[in-house]
Amino acid sequence: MDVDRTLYIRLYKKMFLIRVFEAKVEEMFRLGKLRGTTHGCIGQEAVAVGVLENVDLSRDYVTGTHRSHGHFLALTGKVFELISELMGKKTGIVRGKGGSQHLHYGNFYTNGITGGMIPVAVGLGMAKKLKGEEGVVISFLGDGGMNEGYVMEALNLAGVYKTPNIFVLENNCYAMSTITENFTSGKFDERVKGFGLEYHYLKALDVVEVYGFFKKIYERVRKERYPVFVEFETYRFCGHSKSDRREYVVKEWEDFWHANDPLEKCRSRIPAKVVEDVEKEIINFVEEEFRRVLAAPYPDPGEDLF
Ligand SMILES: Cc1ncc(C[n+]2csc(CCOP(=O)(O)OP(=O)(O)O)c2C)c(N)n1
Ligand SMILES: [Mg+2]
Repeated sequence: MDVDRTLYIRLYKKMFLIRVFEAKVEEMFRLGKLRGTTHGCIGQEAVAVGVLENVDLSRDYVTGTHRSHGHFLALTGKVFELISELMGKKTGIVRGKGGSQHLHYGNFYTNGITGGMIPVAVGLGMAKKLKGEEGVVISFLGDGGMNEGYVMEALNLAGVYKTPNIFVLENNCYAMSTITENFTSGKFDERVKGFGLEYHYLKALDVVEVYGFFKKIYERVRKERYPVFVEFETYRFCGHSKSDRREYVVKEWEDFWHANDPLEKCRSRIPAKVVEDVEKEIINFVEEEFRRVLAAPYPDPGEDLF
């Protein structure tokens, strides 16, 4: 088996795990076993998996968004801890106190403020620079986040101080129910180049391509220590959150991305028998972890959990 195929299998396992996890979350909502809301990343898996395959959390920081289940699972594979967190169980990664949008695991952090981790990430990059530490800071953000004032301020400072930050824009065509071009003046590349950041773009159709493309950028920033902005074009197949009937979607884009689903593309590069075994194993694993979480304890009121 060639190296390429081994890589496709490794990345496929992660993409499929994320897709099955998010589908299971939707099912749990329908059954009334999950409350509140969450933001799924069905369709966008190739970005999380391809980018994060390069990262080493023992030296790098990763910051996410409100839509970060995929980022967390690509980094850790910890289904039990994540679904526990969504359900407010004591066994969650932040003891059930953060919920879907406020995750913390080692050097991985998210919050629910649109683009809200970007100023924090530039601070982390600045700290690395001042302390002379190795590693880089990789930060996801959405196209909606690109129109927040504090995000622009933070990108400006990254450009001024030349911090070792890699900003990863997951441009999924929409922010909530609005098409990106209807709330964005000009082009993202022109904006970030205006701050002196190096800009790269890729349509994220092939997870192995995402991986290789990002690897080169990552290795360079690790060595040369300057801020880079990477835009991935991707697509969200699910609703923004749980009360979304997707009445705003553009049919042409739907058709294109469904015909070119990166998960299917990756699957097509792997022998059918391997796909069958991998999928069976992952589906069983996710089912079992969800079952275990249902039996896990809630924290006692007032209990000191940290
Ligand atoms: C400061 C702030 N304003 C508004 C919101 C409500 N909100 C949550 S997600 C979202 C859209 C974000 O769009 P984008 O950055 O493109 O990310 P996507 O949801 O597409 O992944 C908005 C407006 C928020 N969480 N924080
Ligand atoms: Mg978006």
